Amino acid sequence: MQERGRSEEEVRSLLQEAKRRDLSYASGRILSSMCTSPLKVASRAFCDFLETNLGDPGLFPGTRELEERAVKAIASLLGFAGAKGFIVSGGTEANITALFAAREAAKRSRPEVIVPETAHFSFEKAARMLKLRLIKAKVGEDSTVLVSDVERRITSSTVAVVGIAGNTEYGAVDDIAALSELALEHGLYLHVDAAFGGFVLPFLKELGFPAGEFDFSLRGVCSITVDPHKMGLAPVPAGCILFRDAGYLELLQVESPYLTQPRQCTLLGTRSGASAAAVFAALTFLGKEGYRRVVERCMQVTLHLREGLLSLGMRVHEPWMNILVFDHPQREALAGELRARGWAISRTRRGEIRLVIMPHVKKEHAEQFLRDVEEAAEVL
Ligand code: 0PR
Repeated sequence: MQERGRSEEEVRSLLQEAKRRDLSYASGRILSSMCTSPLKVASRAFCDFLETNLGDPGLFPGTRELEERAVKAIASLLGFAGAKGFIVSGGTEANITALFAAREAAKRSRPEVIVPETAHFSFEKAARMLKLRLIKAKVGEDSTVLVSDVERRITSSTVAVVGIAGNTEYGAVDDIAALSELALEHGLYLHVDAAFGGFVLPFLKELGFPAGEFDFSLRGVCSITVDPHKMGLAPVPAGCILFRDAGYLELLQVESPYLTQPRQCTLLGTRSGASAAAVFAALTFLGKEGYRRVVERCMQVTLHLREGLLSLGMRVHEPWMNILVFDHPQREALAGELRARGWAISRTRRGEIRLVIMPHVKKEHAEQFLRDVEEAAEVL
C-alpha cells in the first residue's frame, strides 16, 4: 500500500478508468450472464442501506424486518408463505446452506447426496466443504435427470436428493414432482435449486407456457434456492434460501452470546442488509405483475432468436425458458467469429452455443445478433 492517500478525484478517475474496460449489460452484448442491470429502485435501496449488518440484527431492526418481508414474499411466490430462510449472497451460499441442513438432520456416518450430472458446480464446493460424497445421476437427451437413475443410486447413506428447476446450461427443469414422490417414499430430504428458474417458472406458467411444478406445493420439497440477483433484478449479491420447516435452521445455529441475537443460523456472520433492502425494493416495486411482464419480454426475445436461428439453418434446442442453445457443424469457428464481433456468448459442456436472454437483451440486440450469425456463418 502507498504511504500517502490520493485525492478523491484521483481515486474516482482510477475507478472510472477500470470501469471503462468492463463490458456493460446496457450494450446488449452480454448474452452469457445470468445477471443483469438491477432495477434503479433496488440499486438506490442498496446504497441507502450500505452500513447495515444483519449479522447483528438488534442494531438494525428495521432492516431485519425488510429481510423478513422479502423472504415471506418470495416464499409465497414459491408455494408456501410460511417457509423460513434468509437473503444470502447467492446460489452458492444457498445451496451450501441447504446441504449443510440436510446433512445435520440425517446424521449419517458417510453421508452422500445425489445430484443430477447437470448440477451447478456450487454442489461440488458444498460436497467438498461438508464432506459429502457427491453422487451424480444421469440425465436424458433433454438434460433433465432420469428419476429411475436417482432411485437406483439411493443407499442407506443418502442424506439428500437435489433437483434443478432451470439448469445452468439449458434452463431445463427436472421432474420435481417425481423427485418429490421419490423423496417422500424413501423419507429423504429434497432440495430444489431454482437459482435461475425461481423468478421465471411461476410467471411462465401464468403466461401459458408449459411449466411443471417445482416448489413447496410439492410435499416432498424441503428447501429451495432462488436468486434475486438473477431474474429477480436485484443487485449482486442477493440469493435466498428457504426451508419448509424452521427446524432445519435450528440445526445450523451457533451461539453468538455477545451479539444482539444470541443465536445465528447463517453461514456468514457480518452480512449485508443492503442486499435485503434491495430485494425488498425490487419485489415491492415490480409485484407479480411486473415480473410477469419482464418474463414475457424475455420470452418474446428468446422466441424471436429461436425463429431467426432456425431460419439460418441452425440446430436449435427447444427453450424451456429464456436460455437458448443452438448448434452448427462448425460450432468452434462460429463461436470465435461471434466473439470477434463483440458478443459475449458461452458454450455448453457438449460444445453448443448458449445464450441467456436477460432483460438487458432487447429485440434490436437480437436482430443485430442474428445478422452477425448470418454473416459469420457465410465466412466460415
Ligand atoms: N444454481 C444454478 C442453477 C446456477 O445457474 C448458479 C449460477 C448457481 C446455482 C450459483 O449461483 P451464484 O453464482 O449466485 O452463487 N449460474 C451462473 C454460472 O455460474 C451464474 C453466472 C452469473 C454466470 C453471471 C456468469 C455470469 O456472468 O454459470
